[in-house]
Amino acid sequence: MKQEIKLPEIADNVVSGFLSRILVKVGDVIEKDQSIIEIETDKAATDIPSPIGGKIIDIKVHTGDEVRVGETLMTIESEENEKNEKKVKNEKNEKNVKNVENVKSVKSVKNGENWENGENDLNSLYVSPVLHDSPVLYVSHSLHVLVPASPSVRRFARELGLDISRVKGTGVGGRISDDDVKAHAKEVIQAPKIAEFAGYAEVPDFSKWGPVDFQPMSRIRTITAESTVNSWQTIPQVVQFGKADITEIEKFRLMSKEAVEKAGGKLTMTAILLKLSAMALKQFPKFNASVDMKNKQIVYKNYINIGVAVDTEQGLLVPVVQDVDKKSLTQLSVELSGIAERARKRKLTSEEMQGGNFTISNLGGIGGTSFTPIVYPNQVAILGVSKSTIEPVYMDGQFVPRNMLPLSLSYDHRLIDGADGARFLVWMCKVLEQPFLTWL
Ligand code: CAO
Repeated sequence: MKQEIKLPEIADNVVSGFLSRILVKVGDVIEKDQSIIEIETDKAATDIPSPIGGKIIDIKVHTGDEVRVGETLMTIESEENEKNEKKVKNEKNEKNVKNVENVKSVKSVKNGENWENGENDLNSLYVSPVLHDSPVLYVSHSLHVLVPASPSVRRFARELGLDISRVKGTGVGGRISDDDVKAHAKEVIQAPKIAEFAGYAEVPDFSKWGPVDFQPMSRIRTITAESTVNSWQTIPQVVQFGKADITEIEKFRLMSKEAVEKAGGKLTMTAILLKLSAMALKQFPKFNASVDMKNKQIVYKNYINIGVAVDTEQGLLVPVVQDVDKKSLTQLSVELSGIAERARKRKLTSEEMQGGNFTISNLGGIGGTSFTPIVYPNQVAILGVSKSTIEPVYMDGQFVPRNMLPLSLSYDHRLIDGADGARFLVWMCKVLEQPFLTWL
């Protein structure tokens, strides 16, 4: 029997996605639940599994297409009859209910930790909203987070065009009510709008001068482009350069590497900079703030979350390490190794990408002497790190070889003055040279 495979609902308020990869080809014999395409939305990339097994006889979509929910993806010649399918559906529903129960018991969910593993992937966790109207944990595909809300509340959010996973629940265990949805709608309406693009200029026909190829922009590329344009247009940025003598701290790093490895992490300069940046943010609270021009106020944050730029095959991702000031260097190293790996495997949760106050961008593993990073929207500073090298430094009347680390601090001049920027970076350099200064 020939059967058309259509794009299922990906998430609340998501009506389409960008087709980043087709994972099968015409003639392939696939199994039920085998991934057939990869779809990217604003927040994540999701593999779409085939609801049935069989032979692919036709593929109707192409890489780069924007595919809408309900659109036919491909046709499959399947031997499974309707009876079989019904049986499969029932089994799936039972499995989903079990999965939800399992998920409820995962404590880390509340803390926003990633609970993904082979068992509870996006598809196995999805529960049809029509199952029942009692409080139950639903999964938002796009955001990879569990949302405690009844189907009627979800429906209400959907009707208002809101993403339920962004609504803060005030009920027991964070359960979301209609009132929470209304409060969120109010916030959305009142929130300052991101500056609109002035419009994109047409590019010339480059094929006039030679052969060209076209490649659609991936979702991550598009988001990076829009977010950097937003930052460039709205934040007047200044860059302060500095150089830290890390000779002693490098000795400490090499000496302590093994102990950290035993704990499951890699002690690198980025982990050390996370630790020291948290101290700097405490010392200079302006750098841990945001500028709210609409209300003419500065938002000082009493928590220290730091984003780390991670270079992945798909592009730049910036996961956030939470409460950096409360964690040991070993904990930070373990966490950093974990998030960098998950970023590269595209396994980060949406929560892990949010709430950063400051960012570190370390390009030193690749090379280069200096660069000027762009401040992330809603933050006021970013620390750029280039490759450390052994340089002759004039000390006590002679040149001695020292390990020098180039740093660049880009900051938002609306809040931070040049003197503030210089003080921050000089402090960072001093502390990198003599970390025990932080004991004082
Ligand atoms: N100077 C010299 N060597 C450095 C260094 C520096 N500043 N930073 C890292 N290294 C070394 C590490 O010590 C490691 O060496 P070994 O393998 O010999 O131990 C090697 O480079 C690779 O480091 P790493 O990448 O494994 O680890 P990290 O914690 O330093 O960095 C991460 C993690 C995620 C920041 C990094 O992998 C990465 O993705 N960097 C790119 C960030 C980026 O794209 N920024 C641009 C964003 S736009 O502003």
